[in-house]
Amino acid sequence: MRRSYDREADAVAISFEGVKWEKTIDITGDIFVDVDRYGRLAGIEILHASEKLKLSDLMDMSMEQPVHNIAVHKLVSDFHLYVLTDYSLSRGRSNMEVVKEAIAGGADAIQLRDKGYTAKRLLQEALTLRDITREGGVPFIVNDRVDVALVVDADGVHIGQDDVPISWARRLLGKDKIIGMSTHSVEEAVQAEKDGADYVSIGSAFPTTTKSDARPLAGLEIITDIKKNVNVPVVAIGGIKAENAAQVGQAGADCIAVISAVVSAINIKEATAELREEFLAAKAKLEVSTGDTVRSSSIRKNNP
Ligand code: TZP
Ligand code: MG
Repeated sequence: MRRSYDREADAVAISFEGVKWEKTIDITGDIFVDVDRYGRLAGIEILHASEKLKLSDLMDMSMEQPVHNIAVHKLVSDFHLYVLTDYSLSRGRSNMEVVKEAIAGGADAIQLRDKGYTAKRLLQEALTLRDITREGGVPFIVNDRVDVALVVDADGVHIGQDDVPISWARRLLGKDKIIGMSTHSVEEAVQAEKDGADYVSIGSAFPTTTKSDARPLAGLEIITDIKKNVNVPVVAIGGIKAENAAQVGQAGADCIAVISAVVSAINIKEATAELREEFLAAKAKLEVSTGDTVRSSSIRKNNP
């Protein structure tokens, strides 16, 4: 990509699907985006742009629906601790109780993932969790079942390599919903992004007994490799606890996803807050050393 930013300039030239387009824009709005990063996600080549560009301008400029919805991307970029349910590991506590406590502890996103449930039970749980997450202002994702996500108006779905393709899920859910995809290699992650996934997950970071059909250990290095090759957020999963969350942050993951470390904790709220803090502290260190800035709102969430 050829880039040329001019602080003073208020003109932008882009190329989208081979069509060159120039526009003069007002840069006095209050929502700004990183044109390079978001432009690439939307499939737009920025030929020349002001350094600060309004989100709405960039969305307008795509002229057609972008491959990635920029607003969804911004939302998912704020996921740092993602909690997945598993009633069998919850010490008898309901998903409702677990999720309420996890939200109180600072969970940024909740996923309903109870593999053994009948469709009817899953739907009941999804309806309950939809209400709680909406009250808590936390995005709600359903594992595997696009139909359930659709019916309860979840914020998105998480699918695996053997589930329905991303294109089907997108057709059913539309561009405003989050689609996450499990990946196990750089190639799968790159493909998922191309197909329109809003985030990719990679696991297992560490050994875990939670997932019976877990693939061989992915480790931490692959997180760094995937980060170098995709623009969508990278979520690490598998065996992550407060003791090792910092290593995942150092490896460059945008978010950690956990089941047992939260769901099985005696004090769910405290365990959630501790995990998030450990992870974000490591990320902040990494970002200082690489020159990136850490979003202060993310860091401060439970530490006013
Ligand atoms: N995918 C890869 S590992 C895993 C999933 C769903 C299980 C994560 O559970 P835990 O208890 O956080 O290791
Ligand atoms: Mg699945």
